[in-house]
Amino acid sequence: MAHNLNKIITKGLDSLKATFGEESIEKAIAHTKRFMVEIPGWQVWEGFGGGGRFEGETTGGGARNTEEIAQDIGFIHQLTKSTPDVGIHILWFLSKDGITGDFEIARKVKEELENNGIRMGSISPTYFLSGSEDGSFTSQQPAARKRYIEQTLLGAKIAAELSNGLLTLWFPDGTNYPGQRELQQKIELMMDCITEFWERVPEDTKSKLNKVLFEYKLFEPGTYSTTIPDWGTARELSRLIGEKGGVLVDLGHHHHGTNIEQIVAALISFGIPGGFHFNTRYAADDDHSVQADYLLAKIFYELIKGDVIYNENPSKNWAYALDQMVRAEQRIPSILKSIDALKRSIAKAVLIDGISLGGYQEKKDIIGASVEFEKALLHTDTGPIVMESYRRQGLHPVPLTVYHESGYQTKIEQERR
Ligand code: AFD
Ligand code: MN
Ligand code: MN
Repeated sequence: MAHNLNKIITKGLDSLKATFGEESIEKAIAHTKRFMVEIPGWQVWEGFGGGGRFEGETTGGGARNTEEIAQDIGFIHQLTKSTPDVGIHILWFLSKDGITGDFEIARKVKEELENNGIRMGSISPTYFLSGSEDGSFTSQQPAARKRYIEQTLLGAKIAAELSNGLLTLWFPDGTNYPGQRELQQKIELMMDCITEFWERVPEDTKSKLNKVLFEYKLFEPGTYSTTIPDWGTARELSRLIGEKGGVLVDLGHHHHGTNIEQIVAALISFGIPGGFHFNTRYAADDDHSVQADYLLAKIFYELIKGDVIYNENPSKNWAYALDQMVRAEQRIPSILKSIDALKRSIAKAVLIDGISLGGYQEKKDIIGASVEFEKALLHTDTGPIVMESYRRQGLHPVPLTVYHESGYQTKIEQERR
């Protein structure tokens, strides 16, 4: 390793210790090391258009099938020891015809993943693709609704029997014009289908499910109305699933300026199971690679305070995944950058001195509290902590460097023409 890298880490840690103390730095390194994030298979898949929804030219080397998806994410996990789970979309990866899912294909994909040192993660029924023009659970065609309920039942079976019991539901249901469909009818159809789905899940499968998370989205593909546009709607629908029903927060799915950490605090305080799809948005649901900005640090502060990351009781922990992909960028470097950003952000959140902050709060020293909060979450470079966390696992401190030096990108671009 370049001598200066060691120097950067050592000097960086010394500076951080001077500010926050040895104990806090050790705690931050330990938490950073432990944090795992799921990589959805579509992040490396050539077939996913991703942010901006503009298809067309893309960087080369995209995985063409589930075997190559397993190879790519398996390589990422070798470099980072942080991505053991792979999210799976049923009709993208577990289907011959893009209309129905196939349990036997799921078995094959599980094996492919495990042959590459990783595991099947969250299962997402695919409520878009052909046949969803009038919606999925809110379609006016009973046959369409039935098909999507069957697929969701298959998703529950796969999640329970082959994976980690996590079922994540994103419904693209919505409309483009007022009057196109009855808004209340779409919500009622959504409720009816969720109820029918859950009634038909066998008890044994229910017992093996960990969470069923409902993802909300401000808009898209429908630009006038989205049937599940906010966390309140997602929460109301998740109640139909009982205690395992919860809410999935995708960072790109909010109005500009939304106080997302307030939503996180509410979900935690109300004891609602939760999960994340991490990305960065500039305009809307852009699915850009994650940035270690103030928002993300504040979110991790709430997650750690709410004990939903490192809880000894695994069922209390939220589900953490990326959900990004822009065709113009190289996929694996984009993911490695996101992992770095997430780890930097956790480290910041762990560095907060709760006693000192609490003191300012109790004294009603508003600026004192704000300065204390910003010291860790806004002004601190936790890069040395992340590098040290990799080094302690016998890994190169900068996985992105290893990736570029490995020749893997050239190899996949040549092989996967
Ligand atoms: C799209 C949706 C949503 C969903 C993802 C995978 O906006 O974020 O989680 O596709 O289905 O990005
Ligand atoms: Mn998402
Ligand atoms: Mn999205």
